[in-house]
Amino acid sequence: MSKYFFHPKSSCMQILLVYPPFLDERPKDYDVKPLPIGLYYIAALLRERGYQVEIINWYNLKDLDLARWTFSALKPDIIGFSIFNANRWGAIDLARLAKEILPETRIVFGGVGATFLWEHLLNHFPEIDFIVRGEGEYTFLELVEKISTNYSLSDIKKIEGLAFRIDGKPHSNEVRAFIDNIDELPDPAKFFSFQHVISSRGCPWNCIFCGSPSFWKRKVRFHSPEYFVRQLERLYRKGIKFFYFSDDTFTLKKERVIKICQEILRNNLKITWQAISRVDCIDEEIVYWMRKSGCLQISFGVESGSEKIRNKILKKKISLEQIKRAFNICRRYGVVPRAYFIYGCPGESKKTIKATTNLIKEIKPLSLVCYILDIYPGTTLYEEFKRKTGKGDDIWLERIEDILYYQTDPSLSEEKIRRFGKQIHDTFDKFFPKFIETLNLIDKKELYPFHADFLTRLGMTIQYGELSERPGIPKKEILAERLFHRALQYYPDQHAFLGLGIIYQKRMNFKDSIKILKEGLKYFPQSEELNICQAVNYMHLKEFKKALKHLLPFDKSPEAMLRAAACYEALGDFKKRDEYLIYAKSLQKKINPNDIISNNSV
Ligand code: B12
Ligand code: SF4
Repeated sequence: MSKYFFHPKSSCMQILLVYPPFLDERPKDYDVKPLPIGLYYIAALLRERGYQVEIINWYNLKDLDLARWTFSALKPDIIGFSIFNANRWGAIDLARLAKEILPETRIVFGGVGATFLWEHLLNHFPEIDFIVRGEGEYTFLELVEKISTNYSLSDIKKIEGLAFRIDGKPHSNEVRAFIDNIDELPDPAKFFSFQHVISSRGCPWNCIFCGSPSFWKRKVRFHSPEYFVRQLERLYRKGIKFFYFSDDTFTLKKERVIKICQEILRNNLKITWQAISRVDCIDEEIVYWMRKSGCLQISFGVESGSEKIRNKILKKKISLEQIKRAFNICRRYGVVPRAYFIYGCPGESKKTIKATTNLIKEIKPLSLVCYILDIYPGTTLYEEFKRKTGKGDDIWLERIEDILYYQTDPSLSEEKIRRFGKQIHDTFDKFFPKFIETLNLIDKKELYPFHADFLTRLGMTIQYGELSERPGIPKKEILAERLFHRALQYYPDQHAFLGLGIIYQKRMNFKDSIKILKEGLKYFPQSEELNICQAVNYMHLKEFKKALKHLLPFDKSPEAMLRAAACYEALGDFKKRDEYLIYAKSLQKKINPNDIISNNSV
């Protein structure tokens, strides 16, 4: 072997970080679209150390020519791929392509999907030069530093957390200890904009389907509330108003969570957010502060209604009492409790699914997400699977995203699983109106505006959001209407007025629509949405002059201006119509003329 393990690179390194495409198309991509948070942390550290780093989100890349063109144009010295199990083939294909075009470029894989399959990946894919195992910031930084200088094999062997090949055989260096104080990491918000944020790393529990315990070794490290809220503030100043707090269990430490919430309020950040928690890590005081500082939703892994599946098999370690209590608190404080269920588990049967549907009826979640149990490398479930089947990591040579547990269990068929899934969803849909009608919000005066906001948002979600797409939920419009009315009993809420105004308008009940919008306009005279909706009512009634009064003040709104043009046309003033048409079109915003006509055409 030559003295140098690899030839040195220039000091002005070009580094490209890529989030590679997933194998399968998804009907909705919101789950896979966001860049892994860790990539931002890695890029921030490198940028702070003076390296040129770009991140590319190719989660849905279909056209390899785009990648070919990008690699040729940027000529990166190092390409780092962030790997989940489901996008590892996307990364392998891109790595192959990159090596074809730029044989000198070093290819590095990192992330949860690479960490556990390092040996398998290095064995089979010569295009991968290095794998960063576990927490990646310093391992990758040291690697980049070495690549930019003359370095030998012994240099590389000193980088903890790194795996690579020696004489064609996979080799892994010593494991790297976790970063003690994660606040020492440069804040990625100084360099990037993003909505998924994380205030801690790790989780102390040990659920058998989850990669977190072996990745983060059940050790939890926290950002200080100051670091975290400063990050939120930086992002807020860049215009981001809604956040996903993506910690495994955001509410792990009560005092800290309350401090974060108080800091959000003290810094006057007008944000909304949602978080992930556990039913045994929540109480009224925490939820109170979360709600006051903008929390709209808390997700809880409930997993199964069957005690045996939940605690004995999946090792979730939460009791029925804790589940009921957590959902009840959220419902009382006006925070959407979202339930995550997993089905297709070992021992799943008609009976266990019945237990799940019964639990749903009991805890009355306001949002539901169900997954079929999946087997990921790094989980206890995967180790069991390998032991039982005698299979090894090379099963991943198949071009598949993942393995679903039921595919490995002869007592479960696809048909059964489909039926189980349908039963769970149908139960939620059928009983959802009851879940809404039984809401009994806590009577605390200072929460009234929050209650109004909560009820209005629910109404909007039913009418236009996520829930509107569930045909199984009966009488959506009536539900939404009731919610808007209830909201207004607590506090005047602009969107509750608007929601009602639109519902009546759709029913051609212009009289009631005008009445409720008039009421709303008393509180929110400047509201563009309320004024435009009111104008549409008058246009329907052919009272164009009245409509114009609501439209003309909004001369920055193409929508208002186009409607004004329509009013002038109806009034026979074609000169003004043309003026307004031209003006509306000159307004920057792109607007689809069909949207303007839609239901509200005159
Ligand atoms: C929050 C979260 C989400 C959020 C937000 C994700 C986001 N933007 O990061 C949402 C809900 C969108 C989500 C979606 C999915 N998730 Co998720 N998610 C998590 C969760 C709870 C935390 C992830 C996190 O932020 N960790 C903290 C940051 C700092 O770590 P990190 O991003 O992994 O990065 C570090 C290292 O991995 C490494 N690294 C990462 N990339 C790279 C690249 C290079 C070049 C290098 C050197 C190093 C490196 O260094 C980073 C810094 O230390 C984890 C569980 C867990 N605790 O890990 C599951 C988890 C990662 N998710 C998982 C899955 C399966 C998914 C989905 C594929 C599910 C789906 N529906 O298809 C999608 C994937 C898309 C995506 N973009 O994440 C699995 C992954 C299992 C696997 N082996 O594939 C996990 C482990 C949970 C589980 N079930 O076990 N997820
Ligand atoms: S599922 Fe949640 S509680 Fe269980 S180990 Fe993973 S992150 Fe922790």
